[in-house]
Amino acid sequence: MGCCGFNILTENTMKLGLIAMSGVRCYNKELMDYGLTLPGFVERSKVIASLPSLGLLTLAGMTPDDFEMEYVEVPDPDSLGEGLPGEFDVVAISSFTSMIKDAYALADRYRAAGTTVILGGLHVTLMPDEAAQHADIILIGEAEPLWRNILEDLQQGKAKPRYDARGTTFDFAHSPMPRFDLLDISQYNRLTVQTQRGCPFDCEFCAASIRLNPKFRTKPVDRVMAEIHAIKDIWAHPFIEFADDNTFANKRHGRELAEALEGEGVRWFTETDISVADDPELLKALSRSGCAQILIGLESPQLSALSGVEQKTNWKQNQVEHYKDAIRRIQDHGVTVNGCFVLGLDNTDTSSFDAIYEFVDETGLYEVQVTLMTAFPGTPLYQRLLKEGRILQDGAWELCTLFDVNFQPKNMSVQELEKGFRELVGRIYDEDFIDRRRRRFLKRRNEIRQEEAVSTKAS
Ligand code: B12
Repeated sequence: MGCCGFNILTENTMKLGLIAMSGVRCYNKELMDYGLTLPGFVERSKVIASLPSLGLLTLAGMTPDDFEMEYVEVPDPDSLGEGLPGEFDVVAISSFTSMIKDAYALADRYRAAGTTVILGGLHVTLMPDEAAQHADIILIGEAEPLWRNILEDLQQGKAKPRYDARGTTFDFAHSPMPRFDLLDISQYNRLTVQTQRGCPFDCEFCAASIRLNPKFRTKPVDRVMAEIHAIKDIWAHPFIEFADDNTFANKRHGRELAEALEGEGVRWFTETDISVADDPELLKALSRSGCAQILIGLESPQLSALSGVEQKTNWKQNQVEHYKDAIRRIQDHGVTVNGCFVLGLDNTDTSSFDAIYEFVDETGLYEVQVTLMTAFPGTPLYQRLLKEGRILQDGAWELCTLFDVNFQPKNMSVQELEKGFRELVGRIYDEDFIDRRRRRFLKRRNEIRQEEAVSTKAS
């Protein structure tokens, strides 16, 4: 990390710093400390905390050779003291909401030191006017259509303060190869690859890539595999996390992807929706593909809680009665499910905590993630809660961690929600409970393998 200053720069060479605001966050220190004592929670935090910024590596993949580049991670700007993480002519800083104030503070320091600052990413797209106060240049939306134009304009000294890619839908058939080679690979225990962007559904609270561009697109499988092969050049048997919104929303693409992964010696993890259980061919392909786990946003096991969450066709609520059967079918294929639940949905009350625990126990979900409903800026949820006077503090982006409460719940107090969350997390991440679910999964897997062996012999 830091500046590596001995290169001879030609007149046109610009030194570009790609600055990733990395790490995981929880504003409530008490909860963070408590979480860190829970074995299951620590396990997942350790795994994910070291992911690099795929957004910035993607920018790097589109950057011409006459830029000298360095990728730098800043987990905690306080750790920098008075200094800056490297000396650059221009820096590109990534933005998720929870760390945006740190990103702005760093941007302000770079600008004071004479460095040109470009801000882009999710939060900048959601709050462009706010971001523009801390940057020389902002990019709204996806970077692919406009990144090269920004760099060209910079080189010619005619860069504009604002570039807006929202009118353009980028075609993944032309996706750039992220520059995984810029990473010090020894620092990571998984790397991300994106296989699609957007989602056919439109959940009120969603703050992921549908806010960059609502169109659902898949990346051609040969391009995904080219990225995986580039990773394998620097890491023989990698663990890949697909940085997707909903990997298997398009079943044909999903089957093709799973089949292509078979025999690659790659273990992988992704996020998708429960309909994966409805495609027996896909499930079989998944079980052969090295898939370690799929994460599914179940949100709640209670029918009433899901009313209106998905805004187009109420899709989430329509699925809930199939949840148990679907989880069983997926896990019976040897693919573990990480079931995600959201606490504090409008149509829930304090009974929802026990309902989730009982559902987890009954279904034997291998892994569970519990987070709080969070109103991210720029989402329909934020607009609605603001209108209803239920945002606790407008602009408190540091609370957008999924672990902190930033709104007034409808049917309980903030304290009841915080207490219910803490207690449920304690019960879900209890070592014995985790152990019991894992043993149940393994026992079932062995039974199925034996049944399969018997039927193969018989035929
Ligand atoms: C991988 C991931 C992580 C990694 C991130 C590693 C990293 N340093 O980037 C880890 C595990 C560390 C992580 C942590 C957190 N995450 Co996270 N994470 C994701 C995930 C699964 C994929 C993100 C991704 O890689 N997308 C692919 C890339 C290519 O897209 P992108 O980053 O948007 O980049 C594109 C554009 O935005 C743009 N761009 C991006 N940066 C820049 C910069 C410049 C200068 C320019 C010009 C353009 C540009 O160019 C790219 C190509 O078009 C998403 C969920 C999802 N499905 O998207 C959640 C998600 C991004 N995470 C989320 C959250 C809440 C968190 C945490 C707060 C959780 C916590 N409590 O700690 C932290 C915050 C981390 C932080 N440092 O700020 C939310 C963020 C919502 C928001 N509006 O902020 C998401 C959307 C999930 C959700 N439930 O809603 N996360």
